[in-house]
Amino acid sequence: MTLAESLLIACKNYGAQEIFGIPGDFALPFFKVVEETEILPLYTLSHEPAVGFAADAASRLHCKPSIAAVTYGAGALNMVNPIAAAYAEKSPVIVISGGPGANEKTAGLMLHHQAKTLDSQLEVFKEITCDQVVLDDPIHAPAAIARVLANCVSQSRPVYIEIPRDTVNAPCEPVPVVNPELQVDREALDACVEEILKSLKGAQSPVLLAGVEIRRFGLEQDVSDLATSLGIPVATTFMGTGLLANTNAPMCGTYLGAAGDQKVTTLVENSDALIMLGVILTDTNFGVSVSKINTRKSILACDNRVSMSYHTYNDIPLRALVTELKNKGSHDRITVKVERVFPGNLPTDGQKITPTDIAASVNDLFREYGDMPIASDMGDCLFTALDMKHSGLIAPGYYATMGYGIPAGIGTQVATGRRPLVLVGDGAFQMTGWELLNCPRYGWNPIVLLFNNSSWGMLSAFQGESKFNDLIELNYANIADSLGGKGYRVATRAELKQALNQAISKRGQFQLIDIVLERTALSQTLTQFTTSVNAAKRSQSQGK
Ligand code: S1T
Ligand code: MG
Repeated sequence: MTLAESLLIACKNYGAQEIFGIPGDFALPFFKVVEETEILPLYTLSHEPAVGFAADAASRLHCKPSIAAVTYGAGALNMVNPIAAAYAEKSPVIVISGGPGANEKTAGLMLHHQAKTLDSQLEVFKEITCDQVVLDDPIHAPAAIARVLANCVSQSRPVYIEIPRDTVNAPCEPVPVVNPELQVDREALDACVEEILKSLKGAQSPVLLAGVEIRRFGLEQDVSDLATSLGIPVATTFMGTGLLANTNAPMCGTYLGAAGDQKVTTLVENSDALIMLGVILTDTNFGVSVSKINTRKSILACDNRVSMSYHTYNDIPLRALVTELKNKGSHDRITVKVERVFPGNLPTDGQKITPTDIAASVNDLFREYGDMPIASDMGDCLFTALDMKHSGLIAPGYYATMGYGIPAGIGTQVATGRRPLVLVGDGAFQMTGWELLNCPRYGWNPIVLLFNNSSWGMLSAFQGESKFNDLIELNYANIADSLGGKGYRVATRAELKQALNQAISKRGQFQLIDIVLERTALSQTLTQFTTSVNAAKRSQSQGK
């Protein structure tokens, strides 16, 4: 067996099911092994940011690693932003980069694609991955690969593997599969669970707040069962929008503080036992809290730790905690119901379209044809998604990078085999929308809703006086046809409704609906969000 074969088999054994990539001369030998062994399917895209975003999306949907394979220098460094996003949002992406061979490193010449030193790339990736290895020693490679992949899984974070082109075909032993699960301290776990259940017993208004880790570790059904057995309503964080969509959990909506549904905000912020499972404490999740979350009355389980009141239990994996809570906790509590009313029944008239109309049209579509997995870019499209029926959604809700939507739609279709709905603004579409040209080659057929307000609308909402936020007015529908898809340009609610009904019935190619919006047309949630953020900034500057 060669080193490349051993690496590919190991990645598959640790859960990887596909490779997204773009080769280069430092990676050609590795890509040759990928193509000829067919150990994992390879999907090549057009620009490395999309490779990283697609692998991020696939890893979220698998709840397992996915692979982003690139060449050294120009390729890998082109993918720094998506891997930083994956690190921030805890997506287990395996970065495999080609690299220079031993003899090249000692030839005394600066290499093409080299930045400062030959190790500069490794140093950059040390900042955005949880473990790294350069496979320049086939003897020790199996143990190192096992360590790195186990960390990718147990921490649900990206890892970096550099494979020099002169070791790709070196003989290599198979990689041992070590159990990535953290060893649990049973006494600590029992004490922790007992303390949580005791606090729940005395609570009048417990609430469970679901964060992204419950998906990363494949615990959505377990958490749904837990909430049901404990009789506790569930809210998601902004990052966690779309979580538990395919379960019967007693969902009450997304918590967005002052910017969100105030019934949900009141429930979460007034809770006397707020259990935050897999929640990352970020500004987008809590930055616009009306009243700071009472940390003395809340429990935070994240990063294999459980913090409550003034103390922390370490080495408590989320899976072990949820399982033990399910086994030991059951109450006949009546679940507080917070009914969400989603917009729908869009009038088919000549009115101009607003973001809320788009949400209504999607809810009508799902009601008529069934749910679709949603991949959203950053922009008002993501805030509008909060008004769409609670369905599986992936988005960079915390790291907040643009360019995610279209590649994440591709990653969604590869990972699930289901046709995705992609939400993207015109600014973000200008970044990675081009990747749609790869759809015909692989038979991908996303339905893309392009929020075309001819502006960086989110930025205008924060700083309306700046003219640089105005973008050109472009007809993106025309571009779709030349990329191998079908484009529709719609400006009224009747046209939107008609285009969606046509798009859903055409399965053989991607469908791009270019939705013309007024520059100032914002979703209600984004309006509330920017108002709250600006108010928070004013009060901070006044030292309140
Ligand atoms: N570059 C990248 C890669 N990601 C970003 N998030 C930004 C820049 C900053 C930024 C936003 S929102 C936004 C930018 C440029 C405008 C988005 O425009 P568009 O896609 O058209 O969506 P919409 O018009 O709905 O806003 C965030 C605040 O950082
Ligand atoms: Mg825009």
